[in-house]
Amino acid sequence: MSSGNKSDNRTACEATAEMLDCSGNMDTAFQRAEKVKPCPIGASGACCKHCYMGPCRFPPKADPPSADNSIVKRGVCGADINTVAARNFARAVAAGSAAHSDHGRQVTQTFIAASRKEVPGYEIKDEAKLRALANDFGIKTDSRAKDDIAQELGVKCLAEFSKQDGEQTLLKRAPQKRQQLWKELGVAPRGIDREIVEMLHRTAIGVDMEYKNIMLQASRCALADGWGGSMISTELQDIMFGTPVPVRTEVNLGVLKKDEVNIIVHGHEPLLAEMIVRASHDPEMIALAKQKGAKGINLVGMCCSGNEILLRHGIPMGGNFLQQEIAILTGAVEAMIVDIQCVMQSLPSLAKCFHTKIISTSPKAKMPGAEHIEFHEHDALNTAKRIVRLGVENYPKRPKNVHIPDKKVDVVAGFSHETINYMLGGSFRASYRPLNDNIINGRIRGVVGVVGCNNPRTTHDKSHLDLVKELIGNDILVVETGCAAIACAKEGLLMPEAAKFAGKGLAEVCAAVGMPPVLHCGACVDNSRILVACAEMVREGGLGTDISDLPVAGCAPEWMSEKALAIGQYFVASGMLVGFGVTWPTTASPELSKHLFEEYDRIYKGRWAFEPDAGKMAALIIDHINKKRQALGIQSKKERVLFDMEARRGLEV
Ligand code: SF4
Ligand code: MSK
Repeated sequence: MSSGNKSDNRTACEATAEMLDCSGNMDTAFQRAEKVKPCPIGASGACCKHCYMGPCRFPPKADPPSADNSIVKRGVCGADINTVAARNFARAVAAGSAAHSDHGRQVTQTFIAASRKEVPGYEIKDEAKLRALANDFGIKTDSRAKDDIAQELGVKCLAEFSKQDGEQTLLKRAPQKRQQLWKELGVAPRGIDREIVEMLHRTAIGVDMEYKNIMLQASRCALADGWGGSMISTELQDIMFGTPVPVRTEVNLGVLKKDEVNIIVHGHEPLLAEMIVRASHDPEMIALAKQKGAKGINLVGMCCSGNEILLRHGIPMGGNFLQQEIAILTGAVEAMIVDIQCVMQSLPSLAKCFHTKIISTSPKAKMPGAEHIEFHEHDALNTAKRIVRLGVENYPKRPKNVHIPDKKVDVVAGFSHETINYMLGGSFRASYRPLNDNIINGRIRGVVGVVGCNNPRTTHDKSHLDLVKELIGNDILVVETGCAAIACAKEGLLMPEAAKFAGKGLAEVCAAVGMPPVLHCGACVDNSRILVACAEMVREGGLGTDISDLPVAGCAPEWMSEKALAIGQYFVASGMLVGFGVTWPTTASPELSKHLFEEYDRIYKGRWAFEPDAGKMAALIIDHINKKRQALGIQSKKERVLFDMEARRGLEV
């Protein structure tokens, strides 16, 4: 089924378009994006607010020239545009790193408490992964009980946040050559918190004024996130909640049910979401739902909380970032439970037009108008039941005339690094060898991580779909996380059947293994899985000696969050080409932009690229992958398959 309403320039998702069409003037991000235009000065990186002699703005020269057409060359403190743009960019990287890493810290603290049996409901589920990670941290595992190992491991992981000297332990998962480069550049990160604090310090007024030096710390900070905070988060979540394996479920607003209590979990930390899953299965809660006239409780995910429970429990997914408000417009949601990150402040006022309860749960993230039920891991299941009960008791207040779009699509998700390993190599010889061999023999041209958000400044989901279709059509295996994965899931691209839309080589591999051409690897923090997969491809051999030798790339065609910049920066500093769409935050500084787009290639053998057109982005990535293949001496004669509108229509699922 196609989910694209091709005449709607707001969204390529038919369920979203249907709701927007019938919702009149309801206040959503789609409407607000019309009213609130981005400030062109801020968008280009040319506005500095880092002290109170400013804000200082560096407007571009007027064209045609006006009476006062002088260009502002320096802020009051003397900072030039390169410094200002670099400071803005670097602070965004610090904020994004902080978001992922604070999530990671919360997970680590819960992990330690779980190992001490202080948090009922949390436990060590994946013992093999526990022992493997303990090994990475130099912890003895022989004949030790799992909780004993976990306790030592948790304490060591927590110390990674506050480490003042030395390096992040998991950096050693990267190829030797990359580790050496980081050392030479002075960007191997120490403690995660330390790098974020230093980034904020160095971008304050009167500190670091050399844009290249500022950007070195931005790399160090981002690497602390990717190979530190995010990676720790993913690893410990897998150990506590289980490493994802392929699971089949459904996605899009049609997963909401007319005759059941609909509860949506939205945000990022699985600590809460996991307990809500349990509470929603609780016989007492189900009995209460029936008593209230519902057939049961229908738990639905949204954004990355949704990704976490989709991957581990097959919980259906309501939608991605721009659908959080749209779900409420259905009138069929009894409660939306939120924790941290990517939650819109407009939810409570929108919910007032319906019966929906918005329940905030994190002491770090309160919302005016929401009901706050604080979630603490020490009493997790009881709090989760209290929250679910609120939703169930709200069911009788649901209006009669709900509108649930009849649109949902099957999805197979759960491709952790370990799963890819087993899937391709078989459980007795789990290895990346078959993947590497298929890249070398040309069946798979390369691998691209398509990740990131939605952004109402561009047509919702469209760039994700156009780009991914063209990549798989050109034999490029796509791995996805976050809202990008949900966009493609809604189009049916995360099903093995979608292999028929892949190029001949990739389709053969998909058919042989029974996998989709687009693999869902998890939530935002799970981009660390892609780093590990790249490092494993290098270790397996035949594709060079560093991540920068691999025919791979990263891309966030609809990004909007500071977290995306942190992710992009750690992928670039790890040796990859990373393409962003929509907007680029350093255009005011051609020198800084040149540094990121060109000079980085020499420094990191990876670089940023900005291209808002999905077709041109695909061409850029395919060209990059072809060059990498050529350098490796494995270039086959394949030319890029061009996708015009007719070809794209032919790809509709
Ligand atoms: Fe202006 Fe400098 Fe202050 Fe920034 S730090 S607001 S450029 S005076
Ligand atoms: S939720 S960071 S909108 S991917 Fe992780 Fe989606 Fe971007 Fe939030």
